[in-house]
Amino acid sequence: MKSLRSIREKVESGERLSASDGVALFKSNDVLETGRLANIVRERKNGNRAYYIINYHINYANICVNRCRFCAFSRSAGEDGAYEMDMEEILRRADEAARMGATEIHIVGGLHPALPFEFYTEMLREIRSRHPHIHLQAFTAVEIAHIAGVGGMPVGDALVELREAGLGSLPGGGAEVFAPRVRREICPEKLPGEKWLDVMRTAHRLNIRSNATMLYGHVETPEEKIEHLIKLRELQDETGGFMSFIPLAFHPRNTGISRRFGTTGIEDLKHLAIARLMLDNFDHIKAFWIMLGLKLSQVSLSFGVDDIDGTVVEEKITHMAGAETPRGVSVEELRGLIREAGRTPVRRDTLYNAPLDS
Ligand code: V47
Ligand code: SF4
Repeated sequence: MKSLRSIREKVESGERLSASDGVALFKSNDVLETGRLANIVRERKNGNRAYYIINYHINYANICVNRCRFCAFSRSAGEDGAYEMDMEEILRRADEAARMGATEIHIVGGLHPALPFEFYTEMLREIRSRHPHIHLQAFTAVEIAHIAGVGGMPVGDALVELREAGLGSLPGGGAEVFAPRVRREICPEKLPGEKWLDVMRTAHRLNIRSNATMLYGHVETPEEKIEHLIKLRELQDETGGFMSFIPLAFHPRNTGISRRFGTTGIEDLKHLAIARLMLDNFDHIKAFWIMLGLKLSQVSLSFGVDDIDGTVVEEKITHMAGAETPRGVSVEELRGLIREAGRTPVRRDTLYNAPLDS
């Protein structure tokens, strides 16, 4: 097996890692060396800073036509546990976000079979008219493709209309693992990986920035994960539109994928560190503490991570799949755990303007 020494030399000289380097990192048991290497890149790009944001999640509906096997959040229309928020409920939550001082509302839902195109534009417009200073990071690339289909228009036109209504940027969800073999097994109905990348390419060309994700810890191989990361790296070379990359740890409870336990701490740290090393053209690697836990997220600040997401509040997708993390965290606690890790807490907005007043 390839030694990590040649990878260290590349990292130190700023040379891009190859696919086989990435696979070697996944196959290595030396997580501390992998973390040390990721930390070199992390500090080169972001110094000692660790970013966080005051944000709020609204999962407006869980009715979804896709029913991915890994998803415990979605329901079919009429099924027990299916819900959709009406405008009043959505605005009540947006008001709560504003009261908490949020600068971002993160809006994600299922692919609803019946909501009209105007539901999405109105939701954005209403929130923006009440809270014009809050950035709306809304709809994964998969939802964007669905919403465009509902409106009977090309993705580019739908994005322009959504932006006019208040859309600020796109979250990174729906990417899962791009490999068709994996998608056939875990989310056969979902938008193919190449189409996910096309939606992002279109958004970036319109100057709408986005994040990117990868869901790991189910049926995927190291080779498939590295291929996923390299496709993201190639698109980033082309557009420069991605802000941060967030590895998402699969939570198996209440899902159709039988894995008794979730991912382990070592597995999580490895994915964060390898993402930092492979995605040399991404500015930020984010640990989504809702999935990883606050303690591991704190440790990850020495394994390539420079962003610990935010206050969140009321996230449903992971909690319905068994996450035992709290639903939100206070700014004081976030700042305290960043400081304790020897980093400097920096409050940012969605587009990484920083520092905002804490
Ligand atoms: O696409 C669904 C994932 C994503 C499970 O852009 C699951 O800043 C784990 O994209 N276990 C949606 N993950 C959430 C998302 C996100 C989250 C935080 C920050 C950002 C960002 C984006 O959640 C889905 C899917 O990959 N997901 N079910 C599960 N059982
Ligand atoms: Fe629907 Fe998204 Fe869940 Fe898949 S992951 S079933 S697209 S809500």
